[in-house]
Amino acid sequence: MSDEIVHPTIQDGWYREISDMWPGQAMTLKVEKVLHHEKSLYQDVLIFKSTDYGNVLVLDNVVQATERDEFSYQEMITHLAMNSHPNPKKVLVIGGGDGGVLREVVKHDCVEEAILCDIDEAVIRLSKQYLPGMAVGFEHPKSKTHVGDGFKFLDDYKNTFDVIITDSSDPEGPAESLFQKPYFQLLHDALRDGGVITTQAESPWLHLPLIARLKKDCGEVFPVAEYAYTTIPTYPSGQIGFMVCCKDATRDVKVPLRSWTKEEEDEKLRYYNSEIHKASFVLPNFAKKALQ
Ligand code: SPM
Repeated sequence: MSDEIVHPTIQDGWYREISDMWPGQAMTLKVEKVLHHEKSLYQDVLIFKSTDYGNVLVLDNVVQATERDEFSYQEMITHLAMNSHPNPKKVLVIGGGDGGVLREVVKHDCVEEAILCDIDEAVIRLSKQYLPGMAVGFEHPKSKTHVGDGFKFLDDYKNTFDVIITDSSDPEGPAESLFQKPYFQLLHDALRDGGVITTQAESPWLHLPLIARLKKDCGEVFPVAEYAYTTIPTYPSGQIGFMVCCKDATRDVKVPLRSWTKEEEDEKLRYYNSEIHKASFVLPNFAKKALQ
């Protein structure tokens, strides 16, 4: 009998991402080998080796990260927030159980403590095993890990963090509450004065009404609430966005307050730079109109 792992998203050697969240289209990746599949307490967790994108983490049938293109998302969601703060010392990551965002946070020498809170220990455990280039973030001496519900975790903290990054999956499943106004209020209250957040905020090609609602809700909680996006081939539509919000009404998050030298950027980063920070807030007309 074959010990090959089967999964409903994989047929004829191809992973197919079919979902009502992006009707009528489906991203596909060629599978070399299925490495692991389990139902965790919260979600379906699949890891496979693809022929051209390295190892791939899939939660509830949606790609979260591939070794080939993850740096675009992880660098942008992290450094848009970190470089919009003058001196971030205490940083919280909600979600992000693969460790990639944590890896980016600790590239900033000013950080004294970086805490990650993810609800699903399986994602952390399996990322350490199969996605070591991302999970390296867990090994840094400034990193701490907490397994638990981010919503509940935040409720215990007021006026504590300089930057909070919400690296969530999509709003169907365990991450649903992380796209709601009460969550943004918790984020606001957990920040110190001048604090900054970024949250995963979906693609303009697929989710404009959702993004418009996120921008409105964030704008009612934070004096500054802007939408930026990055390119990434393995998320549906090839793009994904972020809400970038600040507690300080005078802050322009579209322009980095801090930057690395060109040499440091070359050494530390594969996607983010000061120019792309500014450019990521420039929206095409259809999105600009919907978000006005
Ligand atoms: N650290 C990487 C975790 C990724 N979190 C975001 C995943 C989003 C996947 N869905 C993209 C859908 C695009 N509309």
